[in-house]
Amino acid sequence: MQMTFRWYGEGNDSITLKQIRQIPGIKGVVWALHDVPVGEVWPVERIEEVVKQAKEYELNTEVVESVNIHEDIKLGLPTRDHYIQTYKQTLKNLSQFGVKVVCYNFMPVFDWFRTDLFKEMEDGSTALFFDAQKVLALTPEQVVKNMEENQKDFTLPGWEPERLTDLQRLFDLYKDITEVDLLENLTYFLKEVCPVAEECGIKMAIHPDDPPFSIFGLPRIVKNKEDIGRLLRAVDSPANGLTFCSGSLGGNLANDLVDIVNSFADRIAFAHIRNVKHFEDGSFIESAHRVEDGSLPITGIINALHENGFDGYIRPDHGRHIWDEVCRPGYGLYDRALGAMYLQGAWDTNVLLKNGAAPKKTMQTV
Ligand code: CS2
Ligand code: MN
Repeated sequence: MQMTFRWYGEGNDSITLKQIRQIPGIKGVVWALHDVPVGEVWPVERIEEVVKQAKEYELNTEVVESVNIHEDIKLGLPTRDHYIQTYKQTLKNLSQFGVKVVCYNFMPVFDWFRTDLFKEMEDGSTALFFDAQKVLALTPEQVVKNMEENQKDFTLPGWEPERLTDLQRLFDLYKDITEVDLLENLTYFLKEVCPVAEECGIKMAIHPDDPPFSIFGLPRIVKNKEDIGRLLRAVDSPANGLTFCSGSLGGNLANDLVDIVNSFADRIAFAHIRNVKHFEDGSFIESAHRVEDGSLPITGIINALHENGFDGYIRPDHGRHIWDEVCRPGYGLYDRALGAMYLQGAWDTNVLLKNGAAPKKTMQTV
């Protein structure tokens, strides 16, 4: 596996490449051109700029998260063909710079969804929280407003502002779209894009829905093992891959995460690992990565990835906000760095158990 770390770019992130470089084991940054409007081609010069910046710190740029999908593609509108063409061009441009994995999601209207971005935990740290009862009681507009007010210095990570300016119109458009329609639209998109991705040496890696169930009546099609199997079978190309996100799939405790890893190991191009702690009323909070701190079998997942010979990219996912850090919700430096170390510790233990404890004596010339 290759450990990576998400970075929002120069001037757009509270964290510097120098800091990322100093976290042991990090090989690359997971990046995106967050200011290019969804549906537009990512310009070669802009891609080159990020690649150069990362290279200065010996960090690779092989994983992009995300090239977002225009709503017209998800909705299956006639205009989708134009946006599929621009998507293909972006893949070609990225491939010129050695990009190997493109993470994306197919969630209607919203990307990830929480009710509180800075919910205080027992130890005084804060974390992202999903209050299941609140979501049932509020309108999407009220919850989005609440999230935006909660947010301090940055835009919401991963969300395109365009999606939120016109919520009501989008909701109306999705009224008649069933899960079957949405899967058909995803299949149409993948059938077009996968041959180009294959030529470019890129794996498309779909991110699961977060949370992994329908909210506000919107259809969702990447919620569980059955959904994932269905979409991987729909387009049988090595370029049709998966981002295994433990925290997203783990939003529903009925999902057996170790089984999902074992079932789709050869299609997992990218892994996001984090823990969540569940409450009886269906709510959950994003806890520290350690297995004892939440409800998910984090070490079991790492064992399963190791047993299956996982050689893809991995990153700690959202972290808590600790040590008074001011940062994007879920994307501070400290807790994610702790997460990266925990995950690497679990991985190295697997290596040790498999290979035995060979004495390691390496020395470098001064
Ligand atoms: C989420 C998403 O995994 C995450 O960090 O916050 O924003 C994710 O990046 C997208 O859904 C992937 O397309
Ligand atoms: Mn994720």
